Amino acid sequence: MQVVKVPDTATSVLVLGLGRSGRAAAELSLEHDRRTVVLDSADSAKLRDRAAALRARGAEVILGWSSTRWDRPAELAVISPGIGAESVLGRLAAGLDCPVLSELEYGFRHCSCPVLAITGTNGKTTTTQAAAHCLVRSGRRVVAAGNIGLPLSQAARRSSELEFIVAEVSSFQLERTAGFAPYAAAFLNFSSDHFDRYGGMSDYLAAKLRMFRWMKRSDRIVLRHDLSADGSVQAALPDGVRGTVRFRSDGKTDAEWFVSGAGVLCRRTPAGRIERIVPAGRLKMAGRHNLENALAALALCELAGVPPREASVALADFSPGRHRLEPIATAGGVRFINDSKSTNPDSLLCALETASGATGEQTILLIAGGLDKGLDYGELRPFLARWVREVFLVGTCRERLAKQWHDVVSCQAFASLAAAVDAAVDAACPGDTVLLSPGCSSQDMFSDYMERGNAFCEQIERRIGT
Ligand code: UMA
Repeated sequence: MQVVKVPDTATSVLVLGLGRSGRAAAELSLEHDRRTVVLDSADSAKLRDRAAALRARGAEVILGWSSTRWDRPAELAVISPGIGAESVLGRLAAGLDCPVLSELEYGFRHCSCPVLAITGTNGKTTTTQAAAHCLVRSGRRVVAAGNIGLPLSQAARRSSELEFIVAEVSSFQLERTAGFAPYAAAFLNFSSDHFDRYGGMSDYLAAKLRMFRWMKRSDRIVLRHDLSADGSVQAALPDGVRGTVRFRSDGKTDAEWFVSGAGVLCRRTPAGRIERIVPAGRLKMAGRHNLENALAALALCELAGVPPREASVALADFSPGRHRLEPIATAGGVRFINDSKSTNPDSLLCALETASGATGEQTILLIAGGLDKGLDYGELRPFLARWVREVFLVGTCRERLAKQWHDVVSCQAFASLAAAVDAAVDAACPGDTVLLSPGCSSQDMFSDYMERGNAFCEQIERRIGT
């Protein structure tokens, strides 16, 4: 397995943003003795601590930066994924007279082991964790990095000790790539999200498809079956790519990885023989969407050299992380589920499908809403009508969601998550499920989805005393 390294000759680096990505890029840059300047528009106590640590190592750090111009010479800039084109630092980047790389690209250029990359609208973190878990359990030296939380620039510093880095890759991180070429890449699914950043679906898809742009025909690609048939996806694959690995969970079997009618995850060998790998019932990953994540993880493990049956033994112990359809408690015959990680309409639909158990009864009390990203939630109407008895809405998009849904399901709006939880608990009867699955980002009321999920759990605990 050969890794192609792109030499990086810059002797000075301008790092834009001092979040996790910016700090990791600055540390990597300092480790290579590059003159390092970091800019951040904010100026908080946390950033001041971070800045002090970097200054002690020789970096120049400017907080509270407010100009869209940079008048000093720059050889290379590294931009953090959260910086959009319209922001101060986004506009500054657009005016720079030097290459501007995403932090993902900068980290990749310093990786001395192959990268297994995973993108998609939903399921990226779970699939990244599942693949890394199976590889580690199979004795491989691996870390999970990227959008999952450990910046690639940080993981790259340990890459000489590793056999693989499993990288969760977001569209934001792919925007400024210029050579990022994973050894194997999985594109899990694609649905509407991030319209506050992109002009629409085609811009969002174009960002995702940059994952394939510098891959070679010998690199490996894993695609959900519908994406493998999509013209834009096909056009984005490396020229002459020899066979992609497809997966599907919809009962059909014309893919390399599929779920049989009897609920067994199966693999079709290159000779066409079907191998039964693991019954879905043996996995701790609830819902059809998670079976797709499991298939993609097994496919990536196989491409990394781990036989599917060996990987599946490890997969059987794997549980998705917190805030993903996480059962919190059952009290008085009512189930409470925390799915705070749900940040778009498709993830909300997956939660409804899983929590309903497809019984066809309206037993879900749904708490939804959050930051308005301009997405369309109209497609959820038939599913709300089938499975949801009442909706408790919060966040900046609560009025817009109520407008889209009120004629198919009872909707009430609340000023806080705690008030919405209280109302849902009061309305619940034995047999019901109280489900937090916001379908929206959290940053209008919380610092991130974890804080939101924790707030939900704490309020449930206060009410039912678990
Ligand atoms: N900043 C500016 N100007 C701006 C925007 C941000 O100065 O216009 C500064 C902020 O003041 C802050 C820093 O930039 O100090 C934050 O940078 P960032 O938003 O890029 O965040 P990081 O801490 O570097 O975290 C990023 C990812 N965040 C985003 O993409 C928004 C993290 O993904 C990722 O875990 C981390 O890098 C490590 O790779 C989070 C995320 O929400 C989980 N991702 C989105 C998602 O999953 O939907 C894509």
